[in-house]
Amino acid sequence: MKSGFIDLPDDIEEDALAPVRRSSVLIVDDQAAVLQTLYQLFKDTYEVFVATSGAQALSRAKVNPPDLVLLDMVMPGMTGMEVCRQLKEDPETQNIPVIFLTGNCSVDDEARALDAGAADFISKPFNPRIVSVRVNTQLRLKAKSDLLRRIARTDALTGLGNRRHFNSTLFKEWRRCARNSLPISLVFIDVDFFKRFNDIYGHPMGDYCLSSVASAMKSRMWRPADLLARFGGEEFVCLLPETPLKGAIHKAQELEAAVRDLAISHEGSSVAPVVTISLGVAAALPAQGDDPETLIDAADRMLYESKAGGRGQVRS
Ligand code: GH3
Ligand code: MG
Ligand code: MG
Ligand code: MG
Repeated sequence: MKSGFIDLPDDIEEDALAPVRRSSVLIVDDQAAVLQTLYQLFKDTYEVFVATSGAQALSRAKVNPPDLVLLDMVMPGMTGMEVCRQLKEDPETQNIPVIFLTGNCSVDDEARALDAGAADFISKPFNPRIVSVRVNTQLRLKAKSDLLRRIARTDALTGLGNRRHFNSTLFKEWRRCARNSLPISLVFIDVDFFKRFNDIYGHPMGDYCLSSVASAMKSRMWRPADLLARFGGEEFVCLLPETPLKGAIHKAQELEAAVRDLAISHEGSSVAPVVTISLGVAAALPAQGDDPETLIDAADRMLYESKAGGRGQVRS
């Protein structure tokens, strides 16, 4: 049985050599004639953006990160080399391949460009066909590494973030909230009497139940910084940065209702005739140097209380 909402291909090798559809390319050059030639070359295959200076290229790349940057070296103001360095320094843009397209084509220039993180180096005057195939090669590599990153953080059954993704997000958000003196909350979630569910309805139905529960909860998540992830087995976590306890309790109650409203029959449950979840909520005002482990322990304790108190409820 398939959950129907995971859009990851089964086989990442099925990528053809064809151009990567819908990719976006940012072309940076101070000469209008070069921009025009390159724009004509790529406009039918990719979404093309242009910039005539280094500063303009950086701000474009930050607001709307392209899949590839084709970069001139010599420009008035900021040089291409500096643009490349800044792109590689910023976590938001460091995975974008940069191809230099330049008249500065000494071995030293090429070595410095590659050393600064450039993916490729093409000298002017250029052959359009060569530029085209090299751009396509880098876009295919980028698409593969994007896909691998996505797979590495995704749970295969539910399509939610996995525990690795939760851990890294928790550390990042914990530090961000500590820096800005903001509260952060965590909800631990566990499906009730799930062993009995598997025993009665079978393991494939158990899988279907987990993906339905995940999807119902996911539909109640709308703030971009919030994260719902599968912690393992029939356990989920909901991380709510910039959220005090009161807001987190409210969100936990919404998730509880969303799962109950699915009305998945569960004859083996002594809570209700349907699948329910137990939830434990904890909040913290992290200080620099604190460890998020304390928040995990507190939410886990509250989940235990929810189980001991009769299941199908929120405890905080
Ligand atoms: P409680 O209400 O106390 O949480 O009881 P429970 O039965 O839900 O808890 P328990 O930890 O005893 O059992 C969890 C079950 O979840 C056992 C395990 O086989 C099942 N499970 C874990 N991961 C999966 C999965 O991916 N698919 C299916 N079908 N079952 C799973
Ligand atoms: Mg130039
Ligand atoms: Mg459990
Ligand atoms: Mg359980």
